[in-house]
Amino acid sequence: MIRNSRLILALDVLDRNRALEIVSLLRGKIDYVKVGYPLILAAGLDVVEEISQTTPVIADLKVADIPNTNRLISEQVLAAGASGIIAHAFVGKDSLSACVMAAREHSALAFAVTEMSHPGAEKFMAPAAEDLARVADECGVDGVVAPATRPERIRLIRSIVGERAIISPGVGTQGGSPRAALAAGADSLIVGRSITDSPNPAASADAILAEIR
Ligand code: OMP
Repeated sequence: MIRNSRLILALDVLDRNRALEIVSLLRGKIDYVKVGYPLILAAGLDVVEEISQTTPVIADLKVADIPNTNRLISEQVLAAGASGIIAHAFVGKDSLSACVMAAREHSALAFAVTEMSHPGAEKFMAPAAEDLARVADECGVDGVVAPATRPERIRLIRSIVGERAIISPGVGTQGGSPRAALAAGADSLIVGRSITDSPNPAASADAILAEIR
């Protein structure tokens, strides 16, 4: 996994041209662009291919189905040019393994969600997060997604996943601190609205980079 800037842009905008403009403004400042349902549904799957031509894309479809459907979903987005996919671990080892295998076949990365960053995740996901991290580890994922809003949880998940990458959303708009997340063991930060909603996305990215340098 690339860790030059340690910044992954969450590109949750709905307009294709604006999406491409933001990617272009941030060239050299981010390691990956994370594209999910909002942009893919609004602009079509081709946008993954377009962005991939300049910056590697992680497809955040939080895949969570039976193994065969997981494989089909993963193959579609990987064939469109994605360099990585994000899947849920809670559906179990067979389903998550289907995503990991699809990623391997495309020389791409597979990430599993352990615990999410929003407050609602505390009820069902947090109590299961250690088991989910173990499932992710057993499936041989390249990395896991863990919450920057709860750095102590990143530390715990790090103790389970060892050297696997931890990518961490929840800084800025959701309240997490970039420095605290990295100090707790995150490899990379996933940042969306603090950059995409800024009148000057490049300056906002620079401010985060200066903070974590
Ligand atoms: P901002 O809150 O705007 O910085 O965006 C965060 C991005 O990370 C969004 O694309 C979310 O869908 C994603 N995300 C979380 O916020 N929390 C999680 O627990 C997991 C993800 C994710 O898998 O990327």
